[in-house]
Amino acid sequence: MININKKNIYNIILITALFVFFGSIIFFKKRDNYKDQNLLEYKGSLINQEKKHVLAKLPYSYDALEPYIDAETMKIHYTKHYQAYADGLNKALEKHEELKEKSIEWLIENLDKLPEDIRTDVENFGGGYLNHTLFWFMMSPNSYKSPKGELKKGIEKYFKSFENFKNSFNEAAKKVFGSGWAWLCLDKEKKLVIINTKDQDNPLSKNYIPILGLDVWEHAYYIKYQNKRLDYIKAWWNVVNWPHIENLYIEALTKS
Ligand code: MN3
Repeated sequence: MININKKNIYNIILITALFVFFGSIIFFKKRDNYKDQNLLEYKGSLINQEKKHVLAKLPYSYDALEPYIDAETMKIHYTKHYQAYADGLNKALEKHEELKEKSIEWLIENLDKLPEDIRTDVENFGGGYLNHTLFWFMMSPNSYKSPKGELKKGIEKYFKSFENFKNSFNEAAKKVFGSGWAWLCLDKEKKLVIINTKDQDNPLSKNYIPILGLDVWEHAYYIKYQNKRLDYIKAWWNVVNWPHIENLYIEALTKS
C-alpha cells in the first residue's frame, strides 16, 4: 500500500503538472500546424539593389506538388516563363528611371498613370510577373484541402458552401477563352467574388484584391493534362495553400 505522506503528494502534483505542461505543448503545436505553413509568404514587391524586379524563391521543390502538378511543368514554368515576365518588366522600366522603385503592385494598380510607351508591356510582363509570384505561394505540398477559420466563414457566406464555391470557380476557370486566370477576389464592397481575367491581367488593375488565383494558360498544364483543362483544375485543389489564402483574405479585409 502506498503511504500517502507529504512527499508523495508533492510527487503526484509534480507529475500531473508535467503531464499538463507537455500535453498542452503537443496540443497547441498540433492545433497551430495549420498556420505554421505561412512561414514562407510573399510580402510584396521584390526589388534588388540594381532596382530590378527579381524572382521570388520558389517555396518548395519542382517536384513537391506531384502528382497534381508535374516537376517538368513546374521547372519550365518557374525558370522560363516567370523569368521571361520579370525580364520583360525590367526592360520596359529601363526607359523610366522614376518608376524603377515602384512596387509591382503599385504599377499594376496604376496602369492608367503609366507612360503610354510602356503601359502595355507593364500590363503583360508586369502582370505575368506579379501573377506568378502570387501563384507560387498560393500552393503548398502540405495542403489542408479545404479552408478553415475566417475564410471558411466568408466562403460559406458568399457561396453557400465550399463545394458550391469550388464548382463556380471551376466554371470560371474552364470558361477562360484562350489564356488567362481564374480568381477569388475581394471587390470594392469587400465581398468575395469569382472573376476571370484574360492574358496576364491582374485583378488589382480592375479594383479587385486577389485572394486566390489559378493559371489556366496551357503552359501551366499541357505536359501532363494536354487539352484536359478541367482535369488540371480539379487536381489543383489538392495543392491550395489555405492558411496563406486565409491570411490574404484577412489582410484584404482590413486594407482601406
Ligand atoms: Mn503561367
